[in-house]
Amino acid sequence: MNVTEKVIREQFAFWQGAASAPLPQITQRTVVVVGCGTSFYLAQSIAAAFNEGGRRAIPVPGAEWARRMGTYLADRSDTLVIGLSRSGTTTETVQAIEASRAAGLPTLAISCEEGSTILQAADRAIYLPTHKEEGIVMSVSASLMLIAGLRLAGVTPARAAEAAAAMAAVEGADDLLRGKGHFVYLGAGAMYGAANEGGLKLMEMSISLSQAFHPLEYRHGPISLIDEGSLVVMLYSAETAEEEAKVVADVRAKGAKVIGFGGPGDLSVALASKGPARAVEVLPALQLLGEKVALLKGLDTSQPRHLTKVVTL
Ligand code: F1P
Repeated sequence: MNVTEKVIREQFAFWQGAASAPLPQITQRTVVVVGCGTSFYLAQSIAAAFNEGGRRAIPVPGAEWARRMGTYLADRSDTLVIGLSRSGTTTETVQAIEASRAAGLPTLAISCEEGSTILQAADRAIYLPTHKEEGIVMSVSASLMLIAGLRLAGVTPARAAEAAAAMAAVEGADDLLRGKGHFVYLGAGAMYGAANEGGLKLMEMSISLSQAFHPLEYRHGPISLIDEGSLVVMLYSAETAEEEAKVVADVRAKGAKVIGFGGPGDLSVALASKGPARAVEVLPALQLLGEKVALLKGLDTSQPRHLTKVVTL
């Protein structure tokens, strides 16, 4: 087993730390959550959780917020900027925190690297200790930052045992994944960030093409790509599962195989949680799917093509 897979499987030992870490109270009316890559997709789920909790929140890629915050938010009064970065040194996310401070906005950073640049740059800092061997592909750190971010938003994240059960449920997915060349991740609300992250993980690990959409959006054009080579991962939302099951029936009729988290599919994975907590519950399973496709293609995810642990400008 390579180190990437090992860390994905052993990540639950670190979850309690993020689930119990002391967190600051958020008092601002508006919250902007920034990050790059995986960290941006986590920001999407965290911002959704803030909104559901009654705050106004938007996720913005670090580079965008640093360069054109006015394009994303005209009224920046009473606004907190939260920056997520595993490494704490990704240029654009650090720039986003620095630009926010220069604009007089309060900042909070979350990172898995002790004493990292972003933790020093922000007014307040949350350090989440994690697996030292994580390597390039982000897995356990993503789970920990999502857990802490959801807690900041007032959501109790799914528990490690629940996520471990969802991960165990995809162990037998190889027959569905074998020979597939087109992967689609669908999720609504807070699950949209999880869908994006699932698609990114698969791309990075298995050098495969993936798309992520809101479930009902997929019928408005992208469905034209579906054929027998397609694998669709549906991340059901409890309150709209019935409609989402219709999309699943649609893509299956066109030849796709489906893994349904929280609803029907060729493989159906039962979920314990609802709402944004669900994003945490599915994350390790999505990470393992990326590893599985890579293994089927004979790729070593400890050395992903063209990727480095930190991207700097
Ligand atoms: C962000 C990121 C990762 C990606 C790659 C490069 O890192 O874009 O999402 O997988 O490793 O960096 P960070 O800012 O969270 O350290």
